Amino acid sequence: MGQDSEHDMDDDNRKSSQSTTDQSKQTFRNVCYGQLFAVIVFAIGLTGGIFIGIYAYHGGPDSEKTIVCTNNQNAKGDGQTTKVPLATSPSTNGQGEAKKECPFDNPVKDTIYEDYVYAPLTVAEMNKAAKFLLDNSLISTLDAPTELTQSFILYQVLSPPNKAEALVYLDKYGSKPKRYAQVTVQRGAATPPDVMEYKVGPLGEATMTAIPQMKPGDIHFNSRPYESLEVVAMTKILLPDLEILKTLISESFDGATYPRDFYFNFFNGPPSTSGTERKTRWNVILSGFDKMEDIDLIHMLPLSGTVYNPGTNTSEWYAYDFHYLNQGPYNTSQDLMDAYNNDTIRKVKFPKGFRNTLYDRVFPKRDSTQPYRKNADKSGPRTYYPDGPRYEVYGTQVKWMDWNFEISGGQIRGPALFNIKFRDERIIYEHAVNDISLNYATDTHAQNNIIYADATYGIMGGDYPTKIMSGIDCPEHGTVLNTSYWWHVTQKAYSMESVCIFEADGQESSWRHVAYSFEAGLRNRHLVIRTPVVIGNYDYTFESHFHLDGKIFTYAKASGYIQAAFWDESNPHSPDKTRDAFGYRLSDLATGPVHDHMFGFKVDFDIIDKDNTFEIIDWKAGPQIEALKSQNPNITKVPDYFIYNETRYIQWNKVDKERGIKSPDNQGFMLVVNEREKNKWGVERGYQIAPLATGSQALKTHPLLNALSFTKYHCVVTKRKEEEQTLTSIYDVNRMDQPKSSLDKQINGENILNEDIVNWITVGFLHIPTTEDMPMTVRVETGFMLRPFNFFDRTASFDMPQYAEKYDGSLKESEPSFEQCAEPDNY
Ligand SMILES: *[C@@H]1O[C@H](CO)[C@@H](O)[C@H](O)[C@H]1NC(C)=O
Ligand SMILES: *[C@@H]1O[C@H](CO)[C@@H](O)[C@H](O)[C@H]1NC(C)=O
Ligand SMILES: *[C@@H]1O[C@H](CO)[C@@H](O)[C@H](O)[C@H]1NC(C)=O
Ligand SMILES: *[C@@H]1O[C@H](CO)[C@@H](O)[C@H](O)[C@H]1NC(C)=O
Ligand SMILES: *[C@@H]1O[C@H](CO)[C@@H](O)[C@H](O)[C@H]1NC(C)=O
Ligand SMILES: *[C@@H]1O[C@H](CO)[C@@H](O)[C@H](O)[C@H]1NC(C)=O
Ligand SMILES: [Cu+2]
Repeated sequence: MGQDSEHDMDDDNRKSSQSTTDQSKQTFRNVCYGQLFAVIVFAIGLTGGIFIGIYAYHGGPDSEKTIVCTNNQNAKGDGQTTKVPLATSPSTNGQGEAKKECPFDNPVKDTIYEDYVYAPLTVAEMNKAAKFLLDNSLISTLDAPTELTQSFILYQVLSPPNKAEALVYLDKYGSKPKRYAQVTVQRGAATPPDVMEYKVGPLGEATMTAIPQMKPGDIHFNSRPYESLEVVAMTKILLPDLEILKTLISESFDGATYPRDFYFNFFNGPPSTSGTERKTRWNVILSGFDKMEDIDLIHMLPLSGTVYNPGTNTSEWYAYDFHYLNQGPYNTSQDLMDAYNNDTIRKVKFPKGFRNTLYDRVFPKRDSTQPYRKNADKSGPRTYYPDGPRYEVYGTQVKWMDWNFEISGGQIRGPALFNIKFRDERIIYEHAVNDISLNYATDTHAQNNIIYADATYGIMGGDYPTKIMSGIDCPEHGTVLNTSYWWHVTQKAYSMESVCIFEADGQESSWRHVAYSFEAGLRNRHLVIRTPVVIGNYDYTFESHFHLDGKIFTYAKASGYIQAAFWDESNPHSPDKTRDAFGYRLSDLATGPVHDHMFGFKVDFDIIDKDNTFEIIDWKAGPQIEALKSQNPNITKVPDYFIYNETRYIQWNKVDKERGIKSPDNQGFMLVVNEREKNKWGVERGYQIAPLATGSQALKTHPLLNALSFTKYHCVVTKRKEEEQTLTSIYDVNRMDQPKSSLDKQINGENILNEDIVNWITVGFLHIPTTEDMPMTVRVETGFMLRPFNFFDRTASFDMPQYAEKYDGSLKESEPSFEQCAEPDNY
């Protein structure tokens, strides 16, 4: 979503304040959760080879544990003391003695990312690229920039190797592709100012080059992503207006003053549709938190306007278009104040004391007015590795149960995987998050018409570092990998905890059967690669699950704070006081605007080799004769054994030209096959692409469809090209009238039979916020499944140790046995 406050951006010292915040958060967590978990472990083995570790509180029947939750950060939140009655400890395993710890071999075998061709850029590499640009005068500073007329780095990501070269290296022991950074430079010092991208490297060598990826001026300065200097400058411009509007603000919003109680939100994008203008809508938001960077976007105040802010000369910028309770536009704050003073406009008056209730409304702590549910004082189920981890991590390469792939990604587009192989056969070359599109509608001046393309803000560490919460995002035994990001505010690179790797116990069957004389099944386990990211108010968690049978599930999950809008009780458009045309009322002064989250992925299948074919299996229904004739046109008579006069049948259509598909349009299976690779029965080996529950783009003519055309489809198949790396350009959302690299432009009639093809997969959800989004959106998810489709000769997972038993005793198979052990305290 890309939200930020001016405080945040203002703070040159953000990282140190960040780490203080983190530390206090850490302390808070340790105090509140740590004690809950710091208990004696009893591992109880259940029969049937099922093993679940259960924690129990160690205490007598009447003992109580006092949990002190202090949040020093927040003066508004009083420290709380909660008494949790303790569960009685369950009967132990008889002896009551502690078991020995389970073995744990660190799965991380190598930590040098630079050795891996797809590894995300490291801090050292970013520093090296940055210094090279400075030494060659391609940027004007490596200190925190203070003027828009400086040239400085916005983003740095890995520039992935040329695929042809990479394949020679991977498959034929050719030379290893060198590592390059793709560096985005905001060039305020250029005439005219613009944005440029450079490919800088090779990063491992003494002699480097910086190859421009576009011509100067190609990217107009006014279509750049939002950045901190303009936020600081716009805030300065608006401060006199806040002074003029002081009485209005104080009387309307329960005595609120700036900067104590509210902050500016400038990112109600885009700044123009032309890309050559720049006008930034702002509004102000009451903060529920003590630190203004901790934005919640719930209590939007009905005071908003626009700053005209093109170019680099801030003396030419001005504020105009003031709105109060949707009344306006007033050309100046004084005009608005005059109207307010002479009582010619509608006013709002927040209840006295409202501001003091904000912390309790938005801070995500346990509702202490509610009693504990029965048994909620007992620790929930947990899983662990009785024989230690079964995966290995070499730098950024992961190996598990014949799966083998490399972790990649960067701060602009988020997480990615490369070179995904199963049993030494390549299935996917690249599997990457590309962009997230959101569009909001509401009946307010400030919050309506908002369009985000999150890659423009940076999906993984654009503004907000990622961080793995142990025990929440990642089991304590999971492996955490760091990735790096460049922060334009300080012009420095930072490392952050981004990727969690663990093997999950599905606690279900992968397959099962119970017969009269036997029973058999496989307990489902899968490897999870999880990356939670924060984009302003929202948190997205991206996951890929690798299964034993060759399936890959990919999920995009959303949580965090919704971007609310002001609920105007007296809105003349809305007689209904519970909802309006754009959403529900969610609290005294907030409504939840309807919006969508559409996630665009790039999936470059290389089934065995790079040249593949896209095929759609159509589900048909009709008379039998039609079905039979589809195979042999000579058939004239339907045999009598077809009872009904309508039947299902299927039809195969290879797609010969680049094309976009909206999934509900046809009841089809989407496949990628290799025409030259057949299974035992002569069938082309392939994978199915199956979207999970997904919404569709409802807009038909909206200008965003030009720039974010990927949202019109669920799957677009195009011929792979080095110069068509992604499904959006990060500048296009800021120049929607003339997008330069929209996905629609990649659909241009090229032959895709037996070619290196890319599938651009879009899934998403429509979000109508309800009271269950308060204070926090509880995980909403979408995704897609990639499923082997005649890829193997038979189910791939039958090589796994499994459970099978003939009742006559003639056959018994089981999973490996293990010794009962306790989950280690520290992994
Ligand atoms: C910035 O704009 C102001 C007002 O138009 C003008 O006086 C000034 O010369 C401009 N500065 C530059 C560096 O162009
Ligand atoms: C609006 O205010 C600007 C100065 O901020 C002024 O130049 C312009 O003429 C005003 N427009 C109207 C319509 O009053
Ligand atoms: C009230 O103020 C507004 C804005 O300055 C002005 O347009 C309007 O004429 C004023 N009305 C009265 C009754 O004074
Ligand atoms: C990973 O990131 C965290 C948070 O910035 C940092 O404390 C830690 O040192 C990093 N670890 C590595 C191996 O870089
Ligand atoms: C259909 O009939 C034609 C003409 O008799 C024949 O050439 C063709 O091979 C037949 N097709 C099939 C599939 O039997
Ligand atoms: C199929 O059978 C039903 C009744 O059994 C009949 O109503 C319908 O018209 C038939 N349709 C066709 C295409 O023959
Ligand atoms: Cu949402």
